[in-house]
Amino acid sequence: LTSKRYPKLKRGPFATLTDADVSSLERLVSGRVITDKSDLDGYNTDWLRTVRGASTIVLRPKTTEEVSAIVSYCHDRGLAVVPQGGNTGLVAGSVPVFDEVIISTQLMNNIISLDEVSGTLVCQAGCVLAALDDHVAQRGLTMPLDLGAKGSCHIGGNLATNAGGVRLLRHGSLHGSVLGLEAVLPSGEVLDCMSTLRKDNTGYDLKQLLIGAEGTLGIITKASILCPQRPNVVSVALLGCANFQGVLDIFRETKTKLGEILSAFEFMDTASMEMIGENLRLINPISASPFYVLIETGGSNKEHDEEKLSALLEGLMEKGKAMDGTLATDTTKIQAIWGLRERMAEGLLHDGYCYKYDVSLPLPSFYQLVEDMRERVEGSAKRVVGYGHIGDGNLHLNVTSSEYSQHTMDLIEPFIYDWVANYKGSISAEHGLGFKKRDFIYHSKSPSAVALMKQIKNLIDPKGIMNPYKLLPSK
Ligand code: FAD
Ligand code: S2G
Ligand code: ZN
Repeated sequence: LTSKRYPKLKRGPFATLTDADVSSLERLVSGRVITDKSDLDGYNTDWLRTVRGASTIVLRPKTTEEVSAIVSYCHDRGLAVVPQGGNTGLVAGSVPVFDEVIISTQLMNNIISLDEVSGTLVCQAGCVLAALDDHVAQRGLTMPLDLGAKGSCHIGGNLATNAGGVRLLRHGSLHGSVLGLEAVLPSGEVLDCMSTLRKDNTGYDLKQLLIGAEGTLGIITKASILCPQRPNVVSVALLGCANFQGVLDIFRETKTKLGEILSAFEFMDTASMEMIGENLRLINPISASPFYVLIETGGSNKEHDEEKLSALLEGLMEKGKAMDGTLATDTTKIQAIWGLRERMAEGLLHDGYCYKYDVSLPLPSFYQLVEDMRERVEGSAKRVVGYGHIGDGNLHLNVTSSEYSQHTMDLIEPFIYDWVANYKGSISAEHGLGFKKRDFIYHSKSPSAVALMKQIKNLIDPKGIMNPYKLLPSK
């Protein structure tokens, strides 16, 4: 069965849901099954509203046992499933491609424990990131990641996509912050890798396989996360600078002068700032500049931190590295500045169709890609913007047009992936491969690596029912 949407893609050899299946599944999660067409739409459509699946059922389990029962049933029937958290993923990994059964973690949102001394949080996979951060903040702790989707994304989805975000510079990757997890494997059996130990070198570290597997190896049902101390003094500076070299110079200077209190370093180009002003009416608090840098510090001593930050800013101004700038220490102004950066994705949606790229590149060539792309799509796109996590070498390049255009897409792909591969970058720095980018995996991974990934997938999911058509290449 191919569908008109993906003429070249054949539906896998999976069973088709019958009425008998619906009643059996209904018995497993009674009252928490969605089959009404109008309610299904949101679950079938991705956040970017660029892909739509054709699932006829959403299951909303509350416990690991219920997830295990559902998956065992689907496994025995040969029904394909797609795990879904907050559905904020950006590579079409969280929605069905055909009629896969959607298993949502929406109702798995219990916080199980928080050890205030070690900072270890244990919670179910369906907890929303912002809710967890509020919870741990009351005990002087912070979640080790922060991203624009925090109000909707689930911690299980964050683990599944190994989400990066704006604080990776400070807290490192989730591979280092996750102490343990529990998951339901494609057979329905429960894999218990739960632990609250910081150190445990006993055998293969299996949880790392599931972190970043995008739901293709199992459904994460619980996690144990190390939450760092929450800084009690936060400042944010927004600076304007003349060129991209200036952004890199400021980055070097910032690392030298701020050291351990640096908690975020983001950049935006002038096109992104214009877009956010036009589409969301957000105000740029400093004079228009070719580039903008957002610097955040998080520390414990107000005088000490402010002295370091003002010395940095004065130095940058004196050397002409920064043309203009503002420093925020109160929450409202800090949030207004962060809003400019964190609402980029939302702003871009107002342009129409968004061709979204999330790449890792060596810093010296980093912005060249945006300039080359601008030249290439000149006249065939509405806008080309570049922003992202400089501290991680992670560029977010977005092209927009009022509606989807195959001509524009053909100008962009595979050009952008070849360009990135040429600089030995990554074609997906933090969002994952999902459905949209899986066939470009060889631009960033060797054939031997992909071959082993396929063997691991076949070992753990021999029937291929767990989030098919995702992450691994179609051929
Ligand atoms: P979903 O979107 O529901 O699913 C994502 C993937 O994980 C899918 O493949 C799905 O099958 C799988 N999955 C979900 N839950 C589970 C589970 N319990 N077990 C196994 N697999 C599961 N990402 C970044 O890395 N950095 C950013 O800065 C960033 N900023 C963003 C800003 C905005 C405004 C938006 C909309 C997204 C942003 N993202 C960012 C994308 C980010 O990857 C997702 O927002 C998030 O990590 C996915 O969580 P989710 O709960 O929404 O998962
Ligand atoms: C970000 C997500 C949004 C985008 O804002 O850091 O990871 O547009 C991105 O890519
Ligand atoms: Zn990002």
